[in-house]
Amino acid sequence: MLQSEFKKLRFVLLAVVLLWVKTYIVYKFVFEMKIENTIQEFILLLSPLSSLLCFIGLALFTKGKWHLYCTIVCSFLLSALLCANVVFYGFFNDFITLPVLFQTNNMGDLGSSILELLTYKTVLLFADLFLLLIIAKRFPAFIPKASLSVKGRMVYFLSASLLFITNLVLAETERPQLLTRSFDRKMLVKNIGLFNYHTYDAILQSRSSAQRALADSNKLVEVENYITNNKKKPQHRLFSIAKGKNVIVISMESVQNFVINNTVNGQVITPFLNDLIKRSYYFNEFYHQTGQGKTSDAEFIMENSLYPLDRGAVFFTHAGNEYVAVPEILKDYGYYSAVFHANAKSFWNRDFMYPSLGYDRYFHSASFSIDAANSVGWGLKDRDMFEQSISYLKSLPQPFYAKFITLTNHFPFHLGQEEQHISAYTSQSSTLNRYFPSVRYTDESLQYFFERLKQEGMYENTIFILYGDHYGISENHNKAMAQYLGKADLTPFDHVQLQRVPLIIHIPGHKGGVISRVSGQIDVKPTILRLLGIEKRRDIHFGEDLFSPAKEQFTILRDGSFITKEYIYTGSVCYDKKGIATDINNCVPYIERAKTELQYSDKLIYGDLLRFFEGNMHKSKENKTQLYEKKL
Ligand code: GP9
Ligand code: MN
Repeated sequence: MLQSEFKKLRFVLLAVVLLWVKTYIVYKFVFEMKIENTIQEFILLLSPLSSLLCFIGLALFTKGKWHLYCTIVCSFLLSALLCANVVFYGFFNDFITLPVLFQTNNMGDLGSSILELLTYKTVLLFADLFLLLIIAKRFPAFIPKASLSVKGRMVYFLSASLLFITNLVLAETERPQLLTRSFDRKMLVKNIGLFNYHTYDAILQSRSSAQRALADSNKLVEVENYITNNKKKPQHRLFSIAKGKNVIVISMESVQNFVINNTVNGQVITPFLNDLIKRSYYFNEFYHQTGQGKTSDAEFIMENSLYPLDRGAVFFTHAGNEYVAVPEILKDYGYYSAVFHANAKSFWNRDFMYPSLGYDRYFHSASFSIDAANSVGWGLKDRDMFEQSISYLKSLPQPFYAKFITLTNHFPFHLGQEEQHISAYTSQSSTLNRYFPSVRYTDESLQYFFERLKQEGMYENTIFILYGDHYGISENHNKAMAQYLGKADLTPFDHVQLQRVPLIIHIPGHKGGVISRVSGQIDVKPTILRLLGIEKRRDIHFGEDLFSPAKEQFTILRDGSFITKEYIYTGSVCYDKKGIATDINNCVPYIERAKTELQYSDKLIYGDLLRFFEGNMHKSKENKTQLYEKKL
């Protein structure tokens, strides 16, 4: 009896074991899960099993050829999910979340980057399916003619649930509050398994959709109270210094701070920026705070002074929200606003998000003439983008707020021979090697843009804000990066330090200076507004004016890590500024605050709370639709 029941189960079990082994190999060699003790190793091994048993176990309700189809389809879907995560991980060093899955209109444009990551190894991820098919063909007896008895199925699914509970208990002992503090996806995957993680993510998604429906204006007051109680009143340094001037903001793709004033093979990497810095305010302790939305998150943080979300890109998930972004505020002060970015207009859902941010005009790939000769990597070369933008810029009503988003220095950092003006680095990471000539290319394009603006007489009356959007070199290249920085290896402390990106505020005629105070992208909105002499009676921002001596040195990264004047907190460890792990009590006062602040910002976005903001209340939906129809 038992034997005949087992025979009805063995094809499913075989599929489960194959997928289990495969997932474990991926954990170890692709996701490089770090293990500190035997319990963790055991959890890692155990974690995929319960979900695999449950999903592939669906085939136990079928018999004959349907049993075969069902097993293969379930295994295929789970393998495809694994494969998608492998590719995604290679690119973003992170796991897929549901909102990211819906960003498929980004996928076409990701072309070259995805191809770079799709290797024979990714194909190998489907090898077990072929094995299953061969077994089914050669040993037809493996496919049961009758389905498993009801009792048999009950025992099967009960055992799977028991396994899941054991896994959860062990994980919770090893990592308390694992599920409630869902900052760190790697930790989640490591402890509950990739497939359970995706189920958990789906639950989070449905919960966040409910939040908007339940939100009311009292929640907005709660957030405002938090801000009033925790943020310092800015002092008046440089207030109104650039009143009425044009503003040009430049997003420098993947430019990290370590390249500034630095060399590779004895060659200066960013000669133009190094020179510009001498006549600008340069913030060398400035951190990017982006999450999965990368460039778009940086744009979102800078213009709203809100945090991005911990899952997905807010540009995609909440483009229909009400915001009080810089372009919209500036409109009330007579400014015209425009964005220049030579990518497809729908990338990061920009064509829907920009109207919500209050932009008047969006110059995207269709606005530029792009051909094989002036393209590289992701599209139009930066220098050509700047060159072709000049006439558009000249035609804008003044004063304007114009944002330029560079693109050439994007992973995988390929350039043509003629654009490489310094030699590549030599290390085991070809990505890091190519990064340096690629950054130099951005530097030269910026130099060209500034020269042109001067020639066109558009320099003097403009202030410039240049910032690195996010890291370019992910943790996957830590070994090579350590070699470049002359370190034995990179610690989590070093990793946080590497999240620094340059922020340069250039005001023609101002001497500027280096400002070494801890800050982040969240601080840019209030800074721009105050430089332009705009003080709103009521506004919501989590950042503080960078020029205010009262500004607190406390910057929170999206994964809950933070930096203060004296400490860096990451991965539950408190480091001093020399990178030495210190007493956690030094960080304790900030840990709760960092968590609360991120939660308030999330609440504001998930609940679309700014729709209750007095300035937004009167805006009719019609207005917004008209903006969309205007097709920026
Ligand atoms: C795409 C560009 C690059 O339009 O902003 O996006 P990223 O991958 O860096 O977020
Ligand atoms: Mn980017």
